[in-house]
Amino acid sequence: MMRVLILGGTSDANLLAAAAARAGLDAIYSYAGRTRAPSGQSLPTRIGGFGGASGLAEYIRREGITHLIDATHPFAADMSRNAVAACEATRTPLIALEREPWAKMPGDNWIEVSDITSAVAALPENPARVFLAIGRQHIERFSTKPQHVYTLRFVDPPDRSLPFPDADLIVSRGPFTLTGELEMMRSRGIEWIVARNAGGTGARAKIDAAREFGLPVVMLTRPELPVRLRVESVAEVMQWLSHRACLGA
Ligand code: 3Y8
Ligand code: NAP
Repeated sequence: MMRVLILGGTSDANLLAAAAARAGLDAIYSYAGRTRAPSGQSLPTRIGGFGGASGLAEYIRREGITHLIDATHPFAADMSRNAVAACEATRTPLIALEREPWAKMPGDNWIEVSDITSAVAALPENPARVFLAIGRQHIERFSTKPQHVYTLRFVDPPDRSLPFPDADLIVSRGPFTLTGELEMMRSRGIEWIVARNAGGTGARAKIDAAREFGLPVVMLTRPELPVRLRVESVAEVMQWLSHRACLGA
């Protein structure tokens, strides 16, 4: 009997969960527990880490998981690596639902960097108004350039003071619209954007707005992930599941 674990936390994962529920699949949706009130799901959910790859393997065995879908964000590299290791250890079929990175378009002014240190280095020395659209986990690193006026965007209100003398905080979970991003950037006089190449539509609007205003974007490229079966649409995941159900595998 098929029992599916979905590693979620993205808008694509939310769409997959709805499709799995509609198909009457026996599936569990898993959050890391990063946000205070994750969006509700049409599937049973679990919240919190598993305890590394071994903890996930243990969970798979204990819960009788027969198929695992990694629908986490492209930057959730540790989770994706653990999923590959745990599925190898338990011989559990694994598929990743991962959207294509955003491709640079004519008019884009991107400075592509591979890590946060290079992203900080890419910002100018002269004071500027910088929109840090990379959440809250890594913003301290930018405190080495306190000359800038930072606009930050978090999912939840911060639980500690911000490491900048002069920061403007937006609390919003997205998905975001082009109109909203244009208005936000214009009203705050944004001159630079720092973003991750999340792909998908939920966070793309800021990139389109930057192009419209001709603003430079410091674009963090994705971490390397292990090779695993990877598709870009919910339909392909559902086909994979139904194909394996027919095989009884
Ligand atoms: C907890 C689930 C939906 C899902 C929304 C998508 C779209 C908005 C792009 C900006 C960039 C950022 C951040 C972002 C995106 C969607 C999608 C996506 C970026 C939620 C969610 C969870 C998280 C965790 C959170 C991180 C943070 C990253 C904010 C839910 C809303 C900046 C990534 O406060 C924290 O600790 C937040 C941590 C990991 C990165 C960071 O380092 O701060 N996502 N985001 C998941 C869990 O617990 O398992 O709360 O409902 C999901 C979404 N995040 O409802 O449609 O692409 O799917 N999320 C980045 O790209 O850099 C926002 O502001 O423009
Ligand atoms: P990460 O760095 O790859 O994972 C760190 C640890 O968090 C993992 O080792 C695992 O803990 C736990 N974890 C991560 N995702 C989980 C899930 N879906 N269910 C259960 N445990 C999970 O991940 P992250 O970047 O912090 O992302 C955390 C969550 O936010 C993920 O669900 C991701 O999809 C979502 N998200 C992340 C980003 C981003 O920019 N990273 C953007 C949007 C959404 P254990 O080792 O203890 O098992």
